[in-house]
Amino acid sequence: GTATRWWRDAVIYQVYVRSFADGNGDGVGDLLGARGRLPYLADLGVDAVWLTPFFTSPMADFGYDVADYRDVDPIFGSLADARALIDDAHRHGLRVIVDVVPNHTSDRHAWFAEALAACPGDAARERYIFRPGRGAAGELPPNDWESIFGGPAWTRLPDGEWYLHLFAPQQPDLNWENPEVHAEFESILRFWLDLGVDGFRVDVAHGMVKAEGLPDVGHPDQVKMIGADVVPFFDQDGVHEIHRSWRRLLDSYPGERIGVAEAWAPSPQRLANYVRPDEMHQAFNFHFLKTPWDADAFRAVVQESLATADLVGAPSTWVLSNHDVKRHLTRYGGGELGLRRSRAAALLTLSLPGSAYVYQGEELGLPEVLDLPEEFLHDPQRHRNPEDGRDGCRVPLPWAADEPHFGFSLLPGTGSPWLPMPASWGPLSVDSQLRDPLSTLNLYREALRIRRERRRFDDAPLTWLDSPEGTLAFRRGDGFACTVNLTGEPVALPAPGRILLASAGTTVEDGLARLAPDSAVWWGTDGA
Ligand code: TEU
Repeated sequence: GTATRWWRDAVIYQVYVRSFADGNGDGVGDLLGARGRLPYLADLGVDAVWLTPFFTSPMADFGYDVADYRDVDPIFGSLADARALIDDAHRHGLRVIVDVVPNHTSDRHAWFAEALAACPGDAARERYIFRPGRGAAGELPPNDWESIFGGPAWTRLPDGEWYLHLFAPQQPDLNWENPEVHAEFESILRFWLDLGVDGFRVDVAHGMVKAEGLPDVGHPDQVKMIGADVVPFFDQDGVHEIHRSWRRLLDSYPGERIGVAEAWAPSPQRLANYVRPDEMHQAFNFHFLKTPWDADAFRAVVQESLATADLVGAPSTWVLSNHDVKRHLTRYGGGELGLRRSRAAALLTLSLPGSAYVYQGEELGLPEVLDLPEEFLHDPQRHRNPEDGRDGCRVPLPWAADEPHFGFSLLPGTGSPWLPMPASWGPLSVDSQLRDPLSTLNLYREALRIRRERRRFDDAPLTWLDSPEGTLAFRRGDGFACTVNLTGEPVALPAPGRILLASAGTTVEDGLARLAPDSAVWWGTDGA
């Protein structure tokens, strides 16, 4: 294929399949539904879709526990549906990235069933991480590692051996020291590449290799340690060997297939390792998930992110939300305030150098749903702390104000959405917003149209402009500038050009722009 390097500035839309669109009316989103909504995504103007796991799974972690990597879970459809979705997406000019989950399988994977049926020491157990316990009778876990979802990272079998699971007990960690595991995943990647996918989002890409001897962390607060230092189960140097072999595999296919690392590293330098030229093409940049609404904080993150990417010549990525965190509209204060800030943040991130991720529903200005009834809450991360539950960002999308369940189901079916949708979401639905020129959906559509028209700002580097306190201003080449007012007051500054797009009312008089509170403006500066 031609070397377009399409991924360096691609806008990639995250489809959380279960909650995007329901094709068969059972109340659970599926591949048929996603396929039916491809025209929406093409019209929105994104370059690619990332589909979260739709493989055979008992759904202990809603698909991040895979029982068969080469098949589709019946709740999401069939392999034929996956093929049709990939082909249709390509016809719409959209690339398709699928999730691959190599750190762990489901406990219902055939390999784990074999491991359970085997005796301690058997080869079938060598595909996972089994160890004898500590203590006089082996009654204590082999080490002090804690699961990300809370509690010990080890579960004991009746025969006395323990197995490692960095996440839920239903997600046993694979043993990447075993060549059989390498070979199996290479074959899984080939399976999907042969079906035509354009790349993989690699789940827990920093976790596959554990430190030799599985040493204790030896720190009372492991969660803090994970952010601050290298722990024996994350970001081990050995993972890069795997990533390099996957890159060689991707490069052996035509058409620039890509890998995106979901990697958490304790420093920007260590994160940059994941996007060295012979490793993954991108790594998620999670900084904005934790950046407070403050101009200096945002500027610092942009600078550090761009510098990190430059270290190894990779594009930066920009992420405001995903299926694991509270939606940013709510993080930014919720309500009208949260919406104003979200609209400004969209124009900011869509004008920065690099690739931008859009999590389904952020283009509609969806808030986190904070009052889901208890009986619907099944996210395993709630074991760690009920506050950490990830259900509220996974509520199905509203498509049509006047249809049952806001049109989540494309066919009139009997099923209610698997998570209830707030009654107030009618005006947030796609059809309502398409009719309103000032809607958040139309802001995204217009921003993406301009981004494409300007050929993504021609790869131009970012240059900061002087601007008043509480604001950001930068240029991308000669033709484009962006200003962001992160204060709750109007701010005046010299207009850098003519307004292309604004997230809120902005006026220009005698060369002076009056920026609305919590707003962003795109400026054309080429005098046209
Ligand atoms: O997430 C990995 C991960 O580290 C998350 O646990 C994250 O830190 C946390 O959810 C933030 O709130 C990936 C997937 O994105 C997630 O959905 C899965 O649960 C997890 O892997 C296990 O596969």
